[in-house]
Amino acid sequence: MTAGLQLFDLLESKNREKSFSPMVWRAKLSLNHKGVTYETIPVTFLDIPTLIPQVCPNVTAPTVPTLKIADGEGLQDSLAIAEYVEKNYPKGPSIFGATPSEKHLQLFFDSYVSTRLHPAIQRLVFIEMYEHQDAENAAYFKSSREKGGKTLEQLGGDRAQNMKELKENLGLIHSALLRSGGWITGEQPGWADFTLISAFIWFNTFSPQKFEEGILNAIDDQVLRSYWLKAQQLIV
Ligand SMILES: N[C@@H](CCC(=O)N[C@@H](CS)C(=O)NCC(=O)O)C(=O)O
Repeated sequence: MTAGLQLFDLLESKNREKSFSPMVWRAKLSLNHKGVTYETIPVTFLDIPTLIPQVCPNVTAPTVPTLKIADGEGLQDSLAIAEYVEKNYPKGPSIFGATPSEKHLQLFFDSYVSTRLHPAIQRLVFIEMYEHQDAENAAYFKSSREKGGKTLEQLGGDRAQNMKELKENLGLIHSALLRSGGWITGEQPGWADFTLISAFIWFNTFSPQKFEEGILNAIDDQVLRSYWLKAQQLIV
């Protein structure tokens, strides 16, 4: 079952060392949680349109993560990858919980992270993401993001406003962590945690300083910092 799985991962193209995509991390944390063996294929933004269609021949908008599961057969979505792993590797801890309602709640949390944290993080790291690319990928990143007519600086908006938005939206997450005393999903991490940790990895990769200010120091106690420290055991 495990032989031949390949995960296409996105690296910053300047040094090609850091895996930063929050959606790829959701998939990686899910695969690792289940103890699945897979090969990582590092790609840059510019590799995606040529490499991903070889794995998913009918794809219209190639993206990562993509998991190659057989020749000419791939899954091109983080949630689809996690669902595949949950279904095909039933041994070990669950990703989505024991019941459909647990899964639905975790997907609700996923939507919260994607709509309440991702936009502010994206605005706070537009410039750093650009600066971490090699010349060709930087040109692609800039032109694709500036298609709507705004520059990267304009898209980034006001730093203080972004930090305020993050802090406001972290409040409910902080309360959930305080209540659980562990992971969002309780004693074992699950999909909800993978979405949150992946967003933190993305932010921290491009701006450790803003991550410290905007997440770890956003609320005046150690709850988010302890969570981040605990998450390090999953980030391999
Ligand atoms: N629904 C997809 C979204 C994947 C996605 O947007 N991936 C981004 C990286 S985080 C990508 O491949 N972008 C390609 C590009 O910007 O050219 C998932 O969750 O897997």
